[in-house]
Amino acid sequence: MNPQTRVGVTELRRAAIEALKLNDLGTMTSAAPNLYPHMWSWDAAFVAIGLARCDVPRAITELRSLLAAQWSTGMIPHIVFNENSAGYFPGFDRWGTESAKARPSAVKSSGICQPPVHAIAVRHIVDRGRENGGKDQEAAESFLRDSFDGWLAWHRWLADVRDPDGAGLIEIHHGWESGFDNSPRWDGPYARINPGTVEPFTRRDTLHVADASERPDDAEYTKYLWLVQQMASVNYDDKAMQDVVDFRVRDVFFSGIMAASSDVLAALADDIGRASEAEELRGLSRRFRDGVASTVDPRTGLARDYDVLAGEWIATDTVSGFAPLVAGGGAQSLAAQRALLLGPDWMGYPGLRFPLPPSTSPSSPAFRPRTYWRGPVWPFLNLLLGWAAQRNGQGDLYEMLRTASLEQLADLKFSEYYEPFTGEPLGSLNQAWTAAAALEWIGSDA
Ligand code: 9WN
Repeated sequence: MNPQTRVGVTELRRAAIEALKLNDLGTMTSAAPNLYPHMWSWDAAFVAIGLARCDVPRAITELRSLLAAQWSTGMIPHIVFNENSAGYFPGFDRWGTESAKARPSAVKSSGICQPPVHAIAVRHIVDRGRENGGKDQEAAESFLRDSFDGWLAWHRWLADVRDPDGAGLIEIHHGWESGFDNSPRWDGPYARINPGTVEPFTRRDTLHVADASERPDDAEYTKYLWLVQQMASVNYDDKAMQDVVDFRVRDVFFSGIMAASSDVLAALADDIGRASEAEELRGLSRRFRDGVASTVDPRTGLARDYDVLAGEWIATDTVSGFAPLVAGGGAQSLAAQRALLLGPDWMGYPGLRFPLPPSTSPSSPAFRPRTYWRGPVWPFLNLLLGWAAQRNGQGDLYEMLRTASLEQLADLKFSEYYEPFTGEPLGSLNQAWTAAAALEWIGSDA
């Protein structure tokens, strides 16, 4: 690394820590300063990965706060509400989780979940703690011991409740559960929903982005809220929900994360002498890895989602097609995925500002370069792909993602997402998980 780049990296680290401080609510971190003033489940895991690079105890606090919101079923809710902020819609009152039996009454949360990246964050905390030694190591190791059963319950709930047939694919009941809210992946399932009467609503998200057309439109929000109403009508009861909800999809990217995370949690189980749980988790990892592999479209090499209600595959040119790379797998499948990702429809697409995968391929008719999950580049996702590449032994792919990400993030905006061709920062600025991704990419280099 030349001296000039090194100065850049030091400055980047300082600015990223500053952005995380801006979002720090004390014992949890808001996903973004105005647009998302609460804690989100998968954001919190990435935030913890970043925090572990500068403050191991604070990273632990982040995940402890998230676990305090865990439902008695094992589910970890997708939003943990900050009592002091009313600035997000739909807020706690709109979710109707007040009377959900499984929600711990002291913590306000939504009633759906997001992908289980948390064990990966715990691994990072333990690794950073051990590197630092002393009090950090003690804190990280005792956190692992105290929290292990919570993470295990979360994985068991996902496997038992969201994959009851053992297909190795997690069923979701809302696009928000995928974290890829309005991705073209969900256009088919949403097109088939005819919402009944939805309580009137006033959105707040569009107030916090430069251009409202980047966000989902009101018709999409009506369907999002319809699904919330349907789930609330049965008090988020796991069994009843499946029968009332108009969105039932097997999410392949969620499942890929489940496979990877279960494997990581298995190694952590070994670490604390929980051998039988380690074996159980390795079984889960295999089940979901196989499930993900079974979805790969032989024509495109990309993994597919499955629409349960329509009984059909959902084939899209979205980054979720790289679920096998995240899940891990056989050498042949990993090599094929690597080649695709580096190829002309993705990182090698002509004219990209940085060689980073857009959320939807620019080759796809569904591609929209400025619209949320329909095209922009999401930095946290590149960190996840880089982590997976490194774990798969694909060091060159890891280095390419890292170099390009550090260049992208050197604008110090920490944007939620970026226009792929111009590199323009879009969505919220100072998005917490983007700053965290910068810290993790820098690693021990600054
Ligand atoms: C709904 C917080 C979250 C992310 C999601 C992203 C977006 C929420 C929204 O923001 O979703 O959950 O209101 O648009 O799509 O991945 O976790 O950053």
